[in-house]
Amino acid sequence: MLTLYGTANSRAFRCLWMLEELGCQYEHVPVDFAGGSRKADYLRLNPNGRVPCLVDGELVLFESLAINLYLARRAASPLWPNTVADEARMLQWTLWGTNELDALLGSLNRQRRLPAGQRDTKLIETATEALTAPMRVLDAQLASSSCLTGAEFSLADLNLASVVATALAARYDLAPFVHTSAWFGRCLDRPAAKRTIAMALAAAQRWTDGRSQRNDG
Ligand SMILES: N[C@@H](CCC(=O)N[C@@H](CS)C(=O)NCC(=O)O)C(=O)O
Repeated sequence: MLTLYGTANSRAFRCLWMLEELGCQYEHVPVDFAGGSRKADYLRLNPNGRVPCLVDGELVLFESLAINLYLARRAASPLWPNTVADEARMLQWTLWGTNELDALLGSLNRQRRLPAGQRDTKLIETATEALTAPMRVLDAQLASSSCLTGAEFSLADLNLASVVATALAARYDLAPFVHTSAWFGRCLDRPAAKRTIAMALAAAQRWTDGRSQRNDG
């Protein structure tokens, strides 16, 4: 049995989406990143103290996109590209997403979660500016093909769209990147993505409710 640790409103979203695409049986343990990921039991699985983490029998794996690569290969998923060249393109966009977008969107997201008065506006400005160049690269790519490795949705699209998804919580405006916005919309329109978004929204709501209860108490 596969077990995925990590609340859906975190980078675990990427792996939950993958699991939903695969339609396989899995157990979800919604460890949060506000304490849960730092508990001793969880640190034994992921010593980084971060979510997500996947357990498959003897295999314990951290790093959200490495988990997705493993899940797709394990299941011989049709999302895994058919040719070695497309496999290389898929890896290129997966690594590009983590190197060029993930940290910037992540820091914007962390700022947005802070009360307005505590936000670092300079950091928000710098991260927003730094995102323009890579977002233009992505938009140019998507101007000439409907998906990242051709016409079919593949693991490249799932991995990168799940990184771009942080833009929603980070309130980063994708609208100027018209091809990216259209591609992102198509990716999120997939039934598996919709189910995962519902999980993430419910988790975010539980987090908000918990915070107001903590503040009241
Ligand atoms: N590169 C890692 C990053 C994981 C990560 O930073 N997760 C965040 C939640 S989205 C976390 O657990 N943060 C808790 C902490 O850093 O204390 C991955 O993609 O799995």
